[in-house]
Amino acid sequence: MKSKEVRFETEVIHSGYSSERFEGSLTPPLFQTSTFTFDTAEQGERRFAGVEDGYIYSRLGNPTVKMLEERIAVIEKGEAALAFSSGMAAVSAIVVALTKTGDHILCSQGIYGCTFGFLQLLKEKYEISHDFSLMNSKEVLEDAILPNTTCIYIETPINPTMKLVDLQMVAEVARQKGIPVVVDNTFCSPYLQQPLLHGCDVVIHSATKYICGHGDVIAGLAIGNQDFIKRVAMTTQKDIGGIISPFDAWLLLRGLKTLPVRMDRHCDNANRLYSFLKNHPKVEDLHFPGDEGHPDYSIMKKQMKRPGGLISFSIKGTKETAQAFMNKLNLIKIAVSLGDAETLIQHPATMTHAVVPNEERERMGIHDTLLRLSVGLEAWEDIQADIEQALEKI
Ligand code: LCS
Repeated sequence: MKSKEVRFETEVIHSGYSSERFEGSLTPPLFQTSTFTFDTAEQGERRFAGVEDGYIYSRLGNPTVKMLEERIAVIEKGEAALAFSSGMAAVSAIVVALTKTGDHILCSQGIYGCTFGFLQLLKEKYEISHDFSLMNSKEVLEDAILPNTTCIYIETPINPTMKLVDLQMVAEVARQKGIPVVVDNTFCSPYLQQPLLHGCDVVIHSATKYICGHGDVIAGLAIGNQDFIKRVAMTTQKDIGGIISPFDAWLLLRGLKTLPVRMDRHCDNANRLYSFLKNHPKVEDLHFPGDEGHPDYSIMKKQMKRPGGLISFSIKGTKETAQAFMNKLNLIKIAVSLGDAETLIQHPATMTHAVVPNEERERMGIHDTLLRLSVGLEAWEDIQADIEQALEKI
């Protein structure tokens, strides 16, 4: 069965795997091995020389990992993919592959704290500079691109402010200038948004989140065209070495099977909680792309299947009021990460984005009272009841 002929919900279960090749095993087998034996010394020589296909050593490729890479390439509508030991391993391998000393990276006005930290490191150690742009019109974007810009790096929705970037618009401008566009699609998963279909060049995931879905793996993925992905595999991935373990790849293959079902429920629950929070007198500054009043609502309609499972909002008051609210929650857990079955809440200014200097954080819209809720899969009535009782106590 060619995956092209089937729908997304079928691809997440079947693509990248045929049981006939593995004794009929319904579930993809776990190749928990570091190395592979050669029949002869000459065969080893041929494999190292790249003139014969076959596995060598799991940092250079592993059958379980390959199944995951093939599946994610199909569902992100890319030619090829690579799996990494973390989202940050994917981010760093891709950004390093696209830049050298003297180059410039243009970023959306807001990125995950550790991505910010990594760009800071590139600037300080290797003189690779970066800027942030609202990218809210062609003109704004064109003005922000410099002659030495070699990479446009976008999160949409942006963590944690939930602002969006118009992917098609950015891809059109970038294409004219020959600059690759990298999109961190972690907040959407390929079920809600497929940036390559909008003309972007590379997609990154922290697979730790919705792709895994069960809070038990740290992993990353990158998807793009065959040539680029091969180049990354043989350079920044192979030599820096941030590869995924076969067991984690196996868990992700399992998690992916339920991605559409989980995402729909995350979205249903988030929609309901958004309606509740919108009308609550102790809540303000609510950010949810499904809100018709959200400044980027039309972009959401254009490029996202549904508004997603994340909401950010402030509790009226101070940072201490926000923290007091968190401390009163029972069912909802105080934790970073997102996309798990459990509803999680975190305080970006002191947690995920604590490394971003105050001034930059304010510019990104991450105020001291802002909270980010990753809406889980529990009964929405129970999540709402927990929020309600905590709000009553502050
Ligand atoms: N990209 C985005 C948008 C993220 O949110 C994260 C992690 C990463 C990349 C890095 O992925 P990792 O290496 O952790 O797999 N975001 C986190 C967050 O918001 N809370 O905890 C981690």
